[in-house]
Amino acid sequence: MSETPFRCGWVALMGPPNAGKSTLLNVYLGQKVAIVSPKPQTTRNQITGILSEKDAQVIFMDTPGVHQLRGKMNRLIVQSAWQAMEGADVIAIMIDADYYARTPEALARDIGPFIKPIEAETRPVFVIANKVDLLGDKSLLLPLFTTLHESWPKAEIFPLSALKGEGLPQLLEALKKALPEGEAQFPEDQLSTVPTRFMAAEIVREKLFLSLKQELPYLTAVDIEAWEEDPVTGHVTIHAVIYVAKASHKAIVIGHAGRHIKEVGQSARKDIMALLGCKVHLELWVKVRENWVDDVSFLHTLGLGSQV
Ligand SMILES: Nc1nc2c(ncn2[C@@H]2O[C@H](COP(=O)(O)OP(=O)(O)OP(=O)(O)O)[C@@H](O)[C@H]2O)c(=O)[nH]1
Ligand SMILES: [Mg+2]
Repeated sequence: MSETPFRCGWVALMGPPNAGKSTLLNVYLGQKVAIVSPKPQTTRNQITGILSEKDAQVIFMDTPGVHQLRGKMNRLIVQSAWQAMEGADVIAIMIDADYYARTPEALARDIGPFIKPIEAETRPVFVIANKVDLLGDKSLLLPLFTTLHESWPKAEIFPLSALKGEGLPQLLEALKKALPEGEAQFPEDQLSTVPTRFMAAEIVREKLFLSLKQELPYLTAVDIEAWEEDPVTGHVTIHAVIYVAKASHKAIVIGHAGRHIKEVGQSARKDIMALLGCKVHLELWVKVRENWVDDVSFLHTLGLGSQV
């Protein structure tokens, strides 16, 4: 009997915003490497997560949701999703099946950018229909799957609930089978390539995304300015800057009597401590930088759209 060959390759997790891509990555890895929020456009980078199993190493690339919003920041972010696709062995397009089953008229618009690139694709393509747990009437999935099948006849469709863990083993098996044969590219115990500094900044941004309203989450960015480790105690002091676009936004981020920034700091600190496994002192500063979302060199300094 011949042994099954080891497989290793890159899977680009792509799709419209808010589909659950980052959630799926975290669930497969059993650890949070990408931040998640109920708001669209949470992810701003190409985030690598590595799943090492007996028979395969699956290297996931979580990507920013692809949308057609204008502006330099949006363009840079969306570009990084397409770059991930270029480097992938397998492409997985994830959609919010609950939303499109109930709102079929929105599907063509939102998957529009993927139609042509996927049609022309010679690599294996999977369509992940996520959030099926939300759908009371599962028969609504049928017309959705028919439309998806008509759009991409060669793609296999997987109904899934990343949140409830339904359909995960079936999808993983199919992804593994689609990978090329080859040796592992990362050490078995390496879960991600995401630097800790980046993760800390993302945790602060997640708390801002969760608590700020309207356009504000999209007009904030977080940068770690200093990171000091006490050689005696091992405690870490982190200075993070929250960039906003207007003085009025700064007032909202700080909040009445500094209450909001304090809450953000407390909950981010808790998560960063869990991540680092040591005591953390987190200092947050809010700086106004007008039009930062259109300042390309500043966006690059922040690493927006980069691969991490
Ligand atoms: N009910 C339900 N909610 C889900 C599921 N998967 C993800 N979510 C929720 O959907 C929201 C968006 O999840 P994310 O993982 O941030 O989505 P994303 O595709 O990475 O979004 P962007 O980074 O903005 O492109 C969050 O509130 C998740 O908790 C699911 O299977 N079922
Ligand atoms: Mg995401």
